[in-house]
Amino acid sequence: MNELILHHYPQSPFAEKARLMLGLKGLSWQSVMIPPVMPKPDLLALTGGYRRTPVLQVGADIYCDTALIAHRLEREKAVPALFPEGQEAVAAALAQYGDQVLFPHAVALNFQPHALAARFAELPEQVMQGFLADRKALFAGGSASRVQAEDALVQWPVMMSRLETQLERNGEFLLGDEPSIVDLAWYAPLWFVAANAAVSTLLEDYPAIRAWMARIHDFGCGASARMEAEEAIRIAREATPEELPEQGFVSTEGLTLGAEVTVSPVDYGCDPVAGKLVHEQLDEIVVAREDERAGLVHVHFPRVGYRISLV
Ligand SMILES: N[C@@H](CCC(=O)N[C@@H](CS)C(=O)NCC(=O)O)C(=O)O
Repeated sequence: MNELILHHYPQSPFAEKARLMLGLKGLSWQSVMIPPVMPKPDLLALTGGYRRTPVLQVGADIYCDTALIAHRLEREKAVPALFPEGQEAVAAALAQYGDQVLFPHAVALNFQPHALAARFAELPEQVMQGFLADRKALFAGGSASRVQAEDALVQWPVMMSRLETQLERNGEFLLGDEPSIVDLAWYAPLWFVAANAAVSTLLEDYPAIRAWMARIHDFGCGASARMEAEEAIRIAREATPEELPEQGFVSTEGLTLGAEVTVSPVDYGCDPVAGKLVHEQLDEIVVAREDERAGLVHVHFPRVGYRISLV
């Protein structure tokens, strides 16, 4: 069986969300470090252009986006469930709120000048300037608009107070007594704020939130071992992509199987991945691409938040 390989870097909140999924499920995995800014030649050898963090590799199958990674890990090990039975819609919708509302607020707080200065305190000035230029490019051409710090500062306490109240009144986790994808998706942006002493005070007044964060932190990240990027690429080259279902190709855009397409995120980091459309179903897109270094790989994307274009 192919092992799980996570391409990530320590400070990434979405990577933390994925690491906690692995921890919650008690899975073992290989850890490949990627740079937090472009260029990322080793990652792109696998994805074909997708640059965001994290990416999950299983042999010659490459899974982009934590929304899809969650489903792939659920298939790997069903219990404990990230999407509890009977709560599939609320779990996915509330996780999306974590990714698309809480996360941009956490970014706005962390990108205030004094918070950036604290984050990059130990590093030369040009590292911070390089990071800012990279993130500006990341948002170019995407539909996402960045939250302004002054808005984040007034909205954050509202969001935190609601969360505090619910946690005081209603169980250990957000959907009840058991953790789910929602806890991890909401935790990750808060973890990002908690990690920076210049803004972590914004979590100080919420004891129930801090206790909930400690419970989630305790899931750990599963057992991981370091792997070099070159080794991960070799594994992809020597593996064959997982067989795709013969039935169930549903192209909502009316595309045909085998069409030459590009797939890209709509919101930010919109770099297109070119390949042959080898599978599409209601919530997943798969393109096959040949890479000089990685060989034949199947790159998987979620349907929500991604666009397919005919080449
Ligand atoms: N929807 C994506 C968002 C991922 C994302 O925004 N990741 C950030 C890091 S936390 C990123 O890619 N930043 C730019 C980079 O790492 O190059 C997911 O759920 O995986």
